[in-house]
Amino acid sequence: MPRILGVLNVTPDSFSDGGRYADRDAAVAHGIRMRAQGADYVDVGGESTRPGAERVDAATEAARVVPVILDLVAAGVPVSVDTTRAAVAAQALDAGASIVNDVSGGLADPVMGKVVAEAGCPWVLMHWRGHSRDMRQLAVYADVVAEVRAELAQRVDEALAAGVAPEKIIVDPGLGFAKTAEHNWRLSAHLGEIISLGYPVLFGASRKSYLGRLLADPHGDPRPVDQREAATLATTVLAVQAGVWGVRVHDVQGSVDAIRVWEATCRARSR
Ligand code: PMM
Repeated sequence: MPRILGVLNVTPDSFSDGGRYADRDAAVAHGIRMRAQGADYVDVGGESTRPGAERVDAATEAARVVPVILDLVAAGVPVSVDTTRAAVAAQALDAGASIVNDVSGGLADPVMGKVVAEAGCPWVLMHWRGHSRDMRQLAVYADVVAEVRAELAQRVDEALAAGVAPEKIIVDPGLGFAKTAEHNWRLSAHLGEIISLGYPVLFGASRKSYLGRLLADPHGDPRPVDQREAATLATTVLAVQAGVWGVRVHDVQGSVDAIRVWEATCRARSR
């Protein structure tokens, strides 16, 4: 059964849900709701990674995520923490988080490998080439699938060298991070090549701008973020069909339902 990570951005400025869950109680209530809908983990982030975003300092990031993680864990909700900072990851793990989701794949903070190895927790290594402020100009590839695969393999090697157990590693092609729409489509269409690295793959397409651009109106204006759910569900089904370990989505109920349809179809196929 593919896993579902429900997105919970405790930020004022994330592209998809920025500002909606900046308040602790609202964030916790939404996390509990996503768990009830079937999320395996609630992925709590305190720094926006939208293209062009400025960074917040580590203390601000930790002050956003730690109280929410404490409340969610107390309510029995498994949590992953979406951070590139070892100090924030360490505080989140102390608060009860069970996975580190690092969009930099360990590149942003040289201490992250040590923190994850000591905690013995799973580590999502996402493909990344630089912080949000700079990532647009880093979207240059001769062969995006081969290069993302090779750069992820390097991230995995460094994680292993830092003492992280191979069975704790999850990789993610990082849609939208130093990628154009065309790069995202190529990666989505060739997920098997990322899966062939031999590690579980997490896939995050939910509400991303390449979907908005595909569904643009006749004037060329992209489909608004809150009207990309049907497209997101299509990406969930296609990714699950390709064999990913899990999907990271905003609308948990929709992806749970879509995966149930996929599962029932697989069962019927083997009858
Ligand atoms: N995308 C975003 C944030 N964190 N983490 C992983 N592992 N994979 C992703 O694709 C990913 C991520 C940006 O999307 P958001 O603003 O909706 O959180």
